[in-house]
Amino acid sequence: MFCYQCQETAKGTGCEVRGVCGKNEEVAKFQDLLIYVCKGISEIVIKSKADVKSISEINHQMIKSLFITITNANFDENAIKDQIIKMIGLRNEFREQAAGLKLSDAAVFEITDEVSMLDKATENGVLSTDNEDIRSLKEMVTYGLKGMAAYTYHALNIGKENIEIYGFIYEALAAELDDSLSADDLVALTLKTGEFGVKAMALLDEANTSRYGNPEITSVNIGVRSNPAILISGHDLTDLEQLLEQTKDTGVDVYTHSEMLPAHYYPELKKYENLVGNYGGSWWNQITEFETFNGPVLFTTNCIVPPKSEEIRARIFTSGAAGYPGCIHIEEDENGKKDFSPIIEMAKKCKPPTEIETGNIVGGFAHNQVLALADKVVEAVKSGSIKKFFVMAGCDGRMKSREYYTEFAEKLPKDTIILTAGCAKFRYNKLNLGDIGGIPRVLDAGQCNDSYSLAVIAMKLKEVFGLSDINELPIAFNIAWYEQKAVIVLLALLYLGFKNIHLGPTLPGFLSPAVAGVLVEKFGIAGIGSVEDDINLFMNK
Ligand code: FSO
Ligand code: SF4
Repeated sequence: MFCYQCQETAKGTGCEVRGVCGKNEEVAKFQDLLIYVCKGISEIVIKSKADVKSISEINHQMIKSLFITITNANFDENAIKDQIIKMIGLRNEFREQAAGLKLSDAAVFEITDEVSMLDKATENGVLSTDNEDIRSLKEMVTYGLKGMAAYTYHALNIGKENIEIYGFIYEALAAELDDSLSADDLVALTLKTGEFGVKAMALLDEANTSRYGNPEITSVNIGVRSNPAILISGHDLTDLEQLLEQTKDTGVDVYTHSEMLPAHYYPELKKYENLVGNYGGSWWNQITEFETFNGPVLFTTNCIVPPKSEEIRARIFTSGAAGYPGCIHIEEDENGKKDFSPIIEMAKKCKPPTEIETGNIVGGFAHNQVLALADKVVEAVKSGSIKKFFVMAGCDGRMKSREYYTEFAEKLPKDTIILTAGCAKFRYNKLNLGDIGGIPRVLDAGQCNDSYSLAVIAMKLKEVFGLSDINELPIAFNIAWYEQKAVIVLLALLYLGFKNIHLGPTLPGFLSPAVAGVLVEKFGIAGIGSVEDDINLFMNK
């Protein structure tokens, strides 16, 4: 196996024996093969000039397939094999309608058994592209597409689609099979991936807000009540909504974990009396927090850490693109309905959660809420009481070096505001950093996809201040990344013209030195240094 798609990749260069995330060789290879068959389908779509609107089953299975391969989303070998077989079936049926095309191996290969699957995967993994710069660019596009697919998948669950996004996914995956593309072509494709990343985040924003209302300032309880409870993690709000409906009046409470925290900010979700609070910190804290939670846990998306005991594993359920061997996967019916009764029944037999902290965290500063406060914000900037905004969106992770972000937040001058989204916030959202004239110093817009909100806010400020370039705003970007959703967020920001983004705790292992050089030269991308040096640098820019 070879995988270097996430920030925790072994030695910063690639996992070759077993993933740091816990992914084994077979799962890694099956994921590679799933991507390969997705490329083959894309080639058929592009070469046959298919009407993307008319192939909705393929569209939907395509985004699900890409999502399944995101870091720590799905460790279930059988689920991935089933998805490969499903995609090959869809591919073959579709190919029959497009006879006479000259197609590459990805569009025509067959598998006979598990050995042939693994062989095929080995031949077509990441390292099958020899040139390290071409490989780097192609993989960066693939990882961006994975993030894009995840966001598109959540929007689809709410019934919102943008056919153009599917069209671009096919275009980009088909292009990756084309060996005649130059590095320049692939750089252009990378930026176009960012363009469609903006569309995907906008689509999900529109889906979430049209269904659940605009996020509003909300204080979220981080303590516990005395009822038995279910913990829900991940990003899928439709899963949470269904779970809240099904647990109503059962005596079972629901708590959010990690990236599900922002669900509390939506009027149509916070209205549920049985949505009690948020339990614990970011995704990797699950190792201890699932133990003390005592009840069942539902993963609606990625960021699963392999459970360290059978007892914990037995309490884990998955849905959507997520999966873990030995854990019950809750399937949806043809109307998108999921029956969560096995989780609810289990919860009733479990002890209530053990309290690990008390208090509240405040969030809900997505674009609508911040723009409602625009006059106050603009005034504070004009009067000099706010000197600078720091976008510290992105992910959290296990590495010790991420303590940098807590220290950075703590040491920032008191006349600065942190704009955050994604699970990176858990490094500083309980620090009580105070406020500036009633504006909290940490403004949490929501999940990583709500980085879109931060871009909308920045663009509005540019307009209000009458600036010609977004980079003239007093905004600095110090972003933490972990997995492929952060890659699409980064590409989206680059597409929107934001420059000088600092990215950490380490630069991606999938960037070859030459590709990293292009990002530095064209966009001013930089890594992180010491907290003091970085604060000085940002404040004096
Ligand atoms: Fe975090 Fe995980 Fe949202 Fe990611 S929980 S790391 S960027 O999945 O998706 O922010
Ligand atoms: Fe390694 Fe990350 Fe790939 Fe897992 S997802 S195998 S940790 S690079």
